[in-house]
Amino acid sequence: MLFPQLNSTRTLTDLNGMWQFQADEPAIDLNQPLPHPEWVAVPGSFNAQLLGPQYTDKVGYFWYETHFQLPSEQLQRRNVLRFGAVTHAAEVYLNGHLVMKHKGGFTPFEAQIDQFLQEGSNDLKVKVSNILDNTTLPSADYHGDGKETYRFDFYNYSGIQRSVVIYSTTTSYIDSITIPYQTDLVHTSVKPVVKVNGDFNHAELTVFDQDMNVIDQQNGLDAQLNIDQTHLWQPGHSYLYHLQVKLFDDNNELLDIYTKEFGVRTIKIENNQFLINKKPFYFKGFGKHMDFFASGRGMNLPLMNWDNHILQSIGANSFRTSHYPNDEITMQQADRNGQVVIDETAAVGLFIGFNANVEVLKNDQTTWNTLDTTAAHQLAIKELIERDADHPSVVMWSIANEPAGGQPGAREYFAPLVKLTKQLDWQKRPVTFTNMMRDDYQDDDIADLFDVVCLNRYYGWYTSHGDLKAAEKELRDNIMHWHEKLPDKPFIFTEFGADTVPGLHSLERSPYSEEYQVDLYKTYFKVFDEFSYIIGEQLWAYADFHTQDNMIRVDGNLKGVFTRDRRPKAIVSLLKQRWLKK
Ligand code: GCB
Repeated sequence: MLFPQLNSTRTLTDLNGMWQFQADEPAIDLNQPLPHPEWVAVPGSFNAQLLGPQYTDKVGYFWYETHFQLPSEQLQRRNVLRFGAVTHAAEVYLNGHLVMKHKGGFTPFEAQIDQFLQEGSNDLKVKVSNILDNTTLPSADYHGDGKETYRFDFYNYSGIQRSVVIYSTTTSYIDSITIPYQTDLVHTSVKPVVKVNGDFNHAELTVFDQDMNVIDQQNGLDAQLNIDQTHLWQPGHSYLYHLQVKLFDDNNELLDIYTKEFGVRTIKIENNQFLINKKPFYFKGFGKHMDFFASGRGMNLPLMNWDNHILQSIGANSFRTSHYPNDEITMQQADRNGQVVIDETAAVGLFIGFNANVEVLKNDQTTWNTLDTTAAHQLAIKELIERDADHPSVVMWSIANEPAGGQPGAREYFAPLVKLTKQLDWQKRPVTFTNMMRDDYQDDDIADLFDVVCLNRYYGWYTSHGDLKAAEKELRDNIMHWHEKLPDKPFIFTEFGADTVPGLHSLERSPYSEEYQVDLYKTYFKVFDEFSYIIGEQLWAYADFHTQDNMIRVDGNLKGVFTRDRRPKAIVSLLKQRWLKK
């Protein structure tokens, strides 16, 4: 599926704006306006912009409605309705007819709508479900009464969270483009895979450099194009080529045109190192939620841009899209900014007995008998790779966060998913998951299936709380045990941190103070620097974020190195010193 583009053959109609919205009523009449609507902004999370428990606490079904008209001449074309993401499931109705359904809250979906479109006003309704259960990603314990127990530590922001558009093409059109290439870092041969629907006479492929100078041009969809002196995409130094595909009819008239950016770089894991363009890369950065006041988990371009400038100013070179795929523009900007991304599916909460209180029933062995997430997981991987395979910023897929990797059935669950990920990705990028500390090296039964092992560790917080001497020892021992278990793997610490109340200072440097956060990170950094097979540090978390209410969360999760409104805590100056020179 292509990202919508406005050009000489394609139109783009923006349906974002204020929509009508209401919690489900027993009988919504598809042919009537919603009976008791409120206004909500699209894109955005409804439960970040409305007040009242019927919106903020409820799990169930919700309705959105808007109206639009298209210019008459556009009705002669092929019109496609596209949602960037609806969290977590959607049924879309146009003029009373079901147009499409989609499950999975963080990837785009679309359908051709011509048979349902009419002259004049069109009524678009979307039924949104924010129910999570044992079949969905994320997974949660659904009680069936409008309530559920989450197995993850972030707020269940929901709704039409990314852009809604209608784009139109001619009836012969370019349906998808992927851009496989091979490179020795000097010479690159590009062999695009272009799917076209409908009749056309001939096609033309062109590679342009970043300044839109033609590098190579060939006829035919199966042509190969060459870049002789490749300008590589490098972490921190982006360089993007453009591939343009043109379709022509018998009279040499242009039918369709689409231009897609791509970057050239290689990735290899060798001698416990992560090589980008044959050079060892050390991950410096964060696990990052999409989370902000009022927009919730909704796409928020000014915030994304602000964050990117902040990240760059402190020397962060990477982030993990924890714990779900980020929006498409964030990914494009990562390419353009030279940011390195660990791209994560929404497979979080695959651990029965884990809940947002971060309690785990240590002896639970039932996860893989209870969960029925295989189909959702396969689909999530497929849709993520389809969407993101050509982003040079994406260097690794994370297919799960903290699953029950030590329980019976884990290996049988994950081995085929790792295989599927490799199969679907033309680049065969490394695949990872993040390991949880309660499911450690003694119990883990899946880490060897992956190329890189990501460790989430909270010594000094959830264990040895307040005792950084003990935490240091636990950390060092843990690293050595993992290396002993998997001597050929590189490790990244993808989570470590301490809840820190902004402005709380302590002579004793006690937990929750800004001083404790500084000391904890210093301790971890000292230990990481002792081991060459530790190839990265991504702190938890970039910024404080909203969670469900519970006993150990005061105004959300406060492990951010920035507050929710992006004020730096004391740790930020240490990070700058470390990262800008490392
Ligand atoms: C974790 C989870 C993350 C939580 C974090 C915490 O292990 O992966 O989602 O927010 O711990 O702060 O407890």
